[in-house]
Amino acid sequence: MNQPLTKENLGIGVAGTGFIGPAHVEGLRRNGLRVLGLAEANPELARRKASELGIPRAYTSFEEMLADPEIHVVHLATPNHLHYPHAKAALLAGKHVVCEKPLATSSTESAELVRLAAEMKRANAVNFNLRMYPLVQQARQLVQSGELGEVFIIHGSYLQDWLLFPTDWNWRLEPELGGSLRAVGDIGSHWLDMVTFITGLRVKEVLADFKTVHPVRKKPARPVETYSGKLLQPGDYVDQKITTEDYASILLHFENGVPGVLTVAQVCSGRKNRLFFEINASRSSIAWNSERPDELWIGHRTQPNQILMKDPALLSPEARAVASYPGGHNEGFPDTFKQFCAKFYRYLLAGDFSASPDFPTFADGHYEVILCEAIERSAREKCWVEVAEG
Ligand code: NAI
Ligand code: SOE
Repeated sequence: MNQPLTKENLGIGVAGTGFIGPAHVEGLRRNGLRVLGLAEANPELARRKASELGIPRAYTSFEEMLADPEIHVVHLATPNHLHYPHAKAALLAGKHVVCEKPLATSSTESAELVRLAAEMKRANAVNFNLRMYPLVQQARQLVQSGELGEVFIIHGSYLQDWLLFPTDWNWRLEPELGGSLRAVGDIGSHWLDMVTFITGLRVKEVLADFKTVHPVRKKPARPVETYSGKLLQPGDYVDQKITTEDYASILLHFENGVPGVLTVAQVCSGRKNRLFFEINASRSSIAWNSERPDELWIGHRTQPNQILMKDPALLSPEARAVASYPGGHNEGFPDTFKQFCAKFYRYLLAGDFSASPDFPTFADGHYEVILCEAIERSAREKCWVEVAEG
């Protein structure tokens, strides 16, 4: 009989250690969890990354990692096109899976992964880590407790500048690696996950408008890790046609007739990585910006507006549960990985997968893929598109 999993005997493997894989490693270690091995694009890179990150086993391939009986959980932090085949292979090998977003590049694939995870009875998660900011959890509690009143309008944006120049390059620009959506799938998915998580309202229909600001970009002659392109020299590029969107604005109709609008773009100078939402409701409004994550704006009509600064003593139990530091001690992006891992592994080690998870699962990942497909179709056909139910 299999031994029950404990923190001591649990073995975790990470696939992909470019930009975000190391954030998973750090989040795991901050929870006292053992990262046993990693897989990379080739054995030499795996050995180098394992040595840099102090991880004992460097597998020669993803398949070799899956064949290791001491690996119980795999984290997938690879380019998007690998998520589906790797998640499927991992589940079939009996591993629990934490997958980066998007779960897959089509809803047929993401639906299959949801089914397979249930059939194999394996814990599964999609890393919509931004839910784990304390004030995002607080926003959810304010909306869902009814304290804000009836939700009237949901709006906001997710803006970045790292793809501003035609010389900026990343695998996300290649549909066969990143998927046929780019700004929407890459960052719009975080925003959509966040506002549906906060309000509990599903999106019923969408109307999208896309623009590719740079229809031709300069592609580096050799692969570059995310955010590393700024180091290249002018001679190192070839012209490449771009078919994915740099910009999208999307009108949204949520359940209960609630309207919304989202703008996403990766060409906005000065906006480094700014997810912003505002929710206007019948008593008050709230607004939050990921570049100032420890501040929640609460807007009033008949009294002065407020800024709630993250302070566990002032938060709801749900928000306090993901706030590890006292007020004035900022918690940021890497902390969301720590809190995400804490929730996922608490659930996994408790071993009751009939319990309701308090982290985003494959079902949430599948919903985002469905939503993104509706947005893509709307932009292509220039009309409102209903969102299919997952
Ligand atoms: P990256 O390009 O910096 O890193 C990807 C890594 O995967 C590279 O080290 C590459 O060598 C490796 N890789 C490629 N093929 C592989 C294979 N067959 N087996 C094992 N490793 C392989 O990309 P980045 O930015 O780290 O993105 C990875 C994923 O994480 C994407 O799906 C992205 O959407 C997601 N992401 C999520 C974030 C979040 O906040 N939740 C933040 C950044 C990325
Ligand atoms: C790049 O746009 C990126 O790294 C996304 O892939 C992440 O999901 C987001 O958290 C930050 O930006």
